[in-house]
Amino acid sequence: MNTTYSQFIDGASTSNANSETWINYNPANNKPLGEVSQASDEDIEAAVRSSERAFHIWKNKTGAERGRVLIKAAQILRSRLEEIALIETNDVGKPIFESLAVDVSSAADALEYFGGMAATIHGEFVDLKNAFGYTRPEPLGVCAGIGAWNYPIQIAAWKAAPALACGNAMIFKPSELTPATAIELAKAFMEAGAPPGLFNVLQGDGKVGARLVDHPGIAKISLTGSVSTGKKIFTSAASQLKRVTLELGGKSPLIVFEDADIHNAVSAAMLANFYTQGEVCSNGTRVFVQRKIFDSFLMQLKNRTEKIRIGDPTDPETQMGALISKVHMEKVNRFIESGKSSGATLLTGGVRPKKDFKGRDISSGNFVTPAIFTNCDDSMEICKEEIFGPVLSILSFESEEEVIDRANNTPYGLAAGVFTNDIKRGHRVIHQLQAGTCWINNFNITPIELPFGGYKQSGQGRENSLAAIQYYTQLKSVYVELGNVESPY
Ligand code: TXE
Repeated sequence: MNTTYSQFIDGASTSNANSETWINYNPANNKPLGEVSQASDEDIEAAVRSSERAFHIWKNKTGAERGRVLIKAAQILRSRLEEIALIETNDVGKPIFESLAVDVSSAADALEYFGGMAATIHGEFVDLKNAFGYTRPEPLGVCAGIGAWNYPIQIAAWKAAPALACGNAMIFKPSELTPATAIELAKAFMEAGAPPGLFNVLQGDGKVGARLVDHPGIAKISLTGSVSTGKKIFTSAASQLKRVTLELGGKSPLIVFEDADIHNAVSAAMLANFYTQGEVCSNGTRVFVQRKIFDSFLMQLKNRTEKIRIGDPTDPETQMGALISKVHMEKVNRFIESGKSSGATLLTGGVRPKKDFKGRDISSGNFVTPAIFTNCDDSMEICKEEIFGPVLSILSFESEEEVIDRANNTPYGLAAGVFTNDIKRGHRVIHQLQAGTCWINNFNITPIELPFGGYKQSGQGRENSLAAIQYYTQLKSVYVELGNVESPY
């Protein structure tokens, strides 16, 4: 255990001998990976001062100059793809095939997308006869990014890329459970030519997050996390009228109509529940299947789910890894017990495997086999609460009106999916679902070109796409007189 996860401030790792520390564990075997040091108040002050200095340099660069740094950082990430993917897999417990194909690549995609866009961010010209007006989208200042543990480098890049493209600086606090790859992103920015402090990293738990939110030097906060943390941050930011973007949890519906392509719909239901061990905020954990195809859908789903290769996350053939922590695994297990005791039938999975698909001992890791509950009722806890683990609840329905009502009967509104070959029905149903991110005939696809975010208690604001620019800029209107001042005095 040689690794120390320290702060990354003003272009370099810094250590504070007096700081509080904790051990970061590998979820696949619960062996220590390294020691994390909690950012002190002095570290927070140093990070804010350093980011303010970087902001004054960075905001005066042209969009094209900023874009070049972001695109270079993306190239650096891609050149280190395998190394960073392995760090992520060891830190999070997710299979290496995911970290290679999605996590690091999607971080690079965000840097390329917003890097390419940086030179095009512009205001509007308004002709006013003897005057004219124009607008300037100006940066906000030093923004705080606060991340969750399920997609550490992707979350860091989804927040940093638009923030930096618009001319802001960012202080990023990763989850206390996944301290590793935000530092790799910070190093990539430095190597790409960013001024020191443009992207600082502070390690720590919610106390460090809360101090950042309250700090008068922070102009805006962007969180990915739970609804309860989102509410705390929103409340605290309101006292200083700071801007917030909140990307929170969900209990999203996936609706499969009887005319759907069943093979594709089963694939989507599995992706919507078992990718990243089910630890995905937009997961479609309530799978509504129309009565006529229910039995055949369920049979195919069960057969294919039982073939998922669970085991050592560093093995390229592994399809499902370990849950983030023992504490989280116990929480997921409590939900599985709650499902059973409320009368649902656990059709398959939901147990801790001792051996993986190649017969290796995985009993010390946080593994839970993919679980399917049937005979469910909308009012059961497993159908209402966000479990954040590999637990799918399948529900049957008769009519379109009924399923729309049931799908919307939740305080969440992050995502929704519909499977049908009837193009009119697909759009008609999607338009009535109360969710910010929707799919027809697929699920959990999040291209950087489309806005991502939630309705209702699933969030505020949007990440990705052109829409993200408005959340990292403030609009200045300038009126220019071409005539005389008309004065009544
Ligand atoms: O989230 P938290 P956790 C959901 C999921 C999961 C639950 C708990 O349901 O089971 O959240 O996960 C920081 N002020 N999601 O504990 O607690 C914290 O240090 C400022 C959904 O990870 O919300 C971490 O960096 N910051 C999610 C971040 O907030 C605070 C993915 C998220 O922590 C803070 C992961 C405070 N008062 C979990 N308290 C998604 N939407 O993808 C905590 N933090």
